Amino acid sequence: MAVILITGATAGFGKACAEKFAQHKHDLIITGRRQERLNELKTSLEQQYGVKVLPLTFDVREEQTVVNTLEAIPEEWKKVEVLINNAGLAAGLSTVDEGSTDDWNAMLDTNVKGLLYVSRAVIPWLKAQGRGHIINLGSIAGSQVYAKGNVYCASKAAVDAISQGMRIDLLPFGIKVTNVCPGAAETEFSVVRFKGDEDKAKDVYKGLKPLSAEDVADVIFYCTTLPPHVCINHLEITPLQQASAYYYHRN
Ligand code: NDP
Ligand code: 8X3
Repeated sequence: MAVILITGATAGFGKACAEKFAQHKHDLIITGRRQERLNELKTSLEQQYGVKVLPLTFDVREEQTVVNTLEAIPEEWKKVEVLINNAGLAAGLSTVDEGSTDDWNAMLDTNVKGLLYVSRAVIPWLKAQGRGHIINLGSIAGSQVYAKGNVYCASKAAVDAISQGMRIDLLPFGIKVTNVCPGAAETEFSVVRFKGDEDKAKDVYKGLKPLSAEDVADVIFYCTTLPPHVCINHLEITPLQQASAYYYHRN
């Protein structure tokens, strides 16, 4: 049994990846904090595609919970082929002097440390198999800093550095590492960033046809379909109307 482990599968890219990999008959470990959504997704994917789905409810920021939860799963579920480190968020948009330290902690603890905690637990399983693929959700914001994006951009620059470092660490073990860097994609991302303000979230995509979660999931899936000796290391994907993190052509 080949298993795909997706963090942050209750919404957006993670949920779309779960759908995409299930369509292709992969068994899935799906994680997130919203247990009800995980259970609904499990039922729907198992019924539609006949795959097995293991939902795990945890907050990636809680190191010991991450370790204990992953350690406790049955051995057959540890045959993970692809780890998609997707759980993440932007919280707020402000200058550093006006920024909320709670927001900074949420972003750095989730996007950077959470990704590391999960990876640290799962990498030994990949090493034991002598193959595997880690896909980290970076961002166009990891290489291009936009106004008031400071800490979010820094968290995604860290994901870029960690991806490069992992690639060096894992080279002797035949494990691929891909940093997938999307631009503007309409998911729950902006609603979360603006703390539930739907109007502010909608304005981000005004006059644009943004990426959908499914667009990004298709690209992530593609990265996993290449021959064993071929690895996409870094991949940037934007809507056609977005040239960079801060330059859009809006209708
Ligand atoms: P969504 O808000 O739609 O989904 C985020 C997912 O992450 C949810 O499933 C959420 O689950 C999970 N998550 C957030 N915090 C935690 C946590 N502390 N512990 C466990 N799970 C958590 O956002 P997207 O799908 O758009 O974003 C996914 C990733 O892609 C993020 O890393 C984001 O930074 C990145 N990205 C997004 C872009 C965009 O424009 N949308 C562009 C580039 C990168 P739950 O709340 O249930 O825990
Ligand atoms: C999300 C993309 O440019 O809105 O990482 O920060 S952006």
